[in-house]
Amino acid sequence: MKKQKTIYETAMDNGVTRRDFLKMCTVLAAAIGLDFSKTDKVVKAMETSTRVPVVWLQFQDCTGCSESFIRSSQPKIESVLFDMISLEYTEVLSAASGFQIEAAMEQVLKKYKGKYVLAVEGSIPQEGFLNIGGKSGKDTFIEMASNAQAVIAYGSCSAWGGIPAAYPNPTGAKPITSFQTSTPTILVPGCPPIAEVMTGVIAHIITFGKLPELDYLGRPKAFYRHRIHDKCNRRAYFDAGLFVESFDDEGAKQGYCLYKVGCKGPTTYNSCAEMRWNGGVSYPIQSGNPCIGCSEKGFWDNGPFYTRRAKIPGSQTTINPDTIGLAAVGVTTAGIAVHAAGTVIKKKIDDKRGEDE
Ligand code: FSX
Ligand code: SF4
Ligand code: F3S
Repeated sequence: MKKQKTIYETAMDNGVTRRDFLKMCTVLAAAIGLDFSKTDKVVKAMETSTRVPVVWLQFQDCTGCSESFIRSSQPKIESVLFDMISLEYTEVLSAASGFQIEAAMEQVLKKYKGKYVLAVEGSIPQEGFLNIGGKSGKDTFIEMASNAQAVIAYGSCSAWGGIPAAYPNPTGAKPITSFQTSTPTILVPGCPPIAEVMTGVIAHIITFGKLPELDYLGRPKAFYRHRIHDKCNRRAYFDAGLFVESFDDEGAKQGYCLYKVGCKGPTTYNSCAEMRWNGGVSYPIQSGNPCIGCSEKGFWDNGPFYTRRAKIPGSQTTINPDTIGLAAVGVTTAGIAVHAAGTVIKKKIDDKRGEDE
């Protein structure tokens, strides 16, 4: 049988120079949370591993996750698609369609049973709402997940149910974790997730042959260990009690904290504030929009997006500026903001919604 080429050999065939290959490994090492001195681990893995077969399934979603993925800039998406993985099945990026592409899926099951990584975008509706190739979404997912080496839930729809599962959830949409298989599963939420987080997770699986370390919800710790609020570029204003009151006020021009106009950064775990989007250019808060908590469970129903919440989802406590550090940050990091915010603002800030509640 013909020996399969390694990732390094494939990259060389695709015209990548040794220098660029090493650069890619350095970027990948950083993306998966290794320090610079461990780059050689990644180099070794890429020199000895073959490309990982990937099957990408899509259920109920907006395709934003695919859109995000193909915009990975570190590593460049060309390197991911042509050198690191072999994308065996994808509805969005395939030239093939219909019977041809269904046959491709059958082939994967025969050829790569237990070896491919299954990436899933979108949530799964109840029977009768979504059939692909004559099979229900649920049956397709269970069959493909049961035969994969690992499953990656890309996006909040796949991880939590997301927008399709938002009230009143007309299709009975569920996250993939509602359909148990024994295959290790990792959740990469976000609507959509950051491109470099998506490629970083795949790079980790290639380098170490296993999933990265996960938190109690099944998310990779390297990318979901901080709240947006912890690393936010507007954090100093929050601590100083300087808030945007409306989107056209002086505070907005000065770049003040967006908490009062609905920011969910204090309860949202994601890497946006550290890694930023579009190759590190910006992220919602930097661009002037409050975080809407798109990587959190049930974010669509946790609104309204542009109104300060008296009750922040996930917290049992009514928030006011005097205790905002305590209530929003949680007891472990309590006190971070209390001193500053407390001295500046005395007025209780239960908003209209909170009072109504
Ligand atoms: Fe959902 Fe991804 Fe939001 Fe869209 O597919 S996470 S609606 S960005 O595309 O699944
Ligand atoms: Fe940043 Fe939002 Fe926290 Fe303000 S509330 S510091 S804008 S994350
Ligand atoms: Fe989503 Fe908030 Fe990041 S809205 S993109 S988690 S800043």
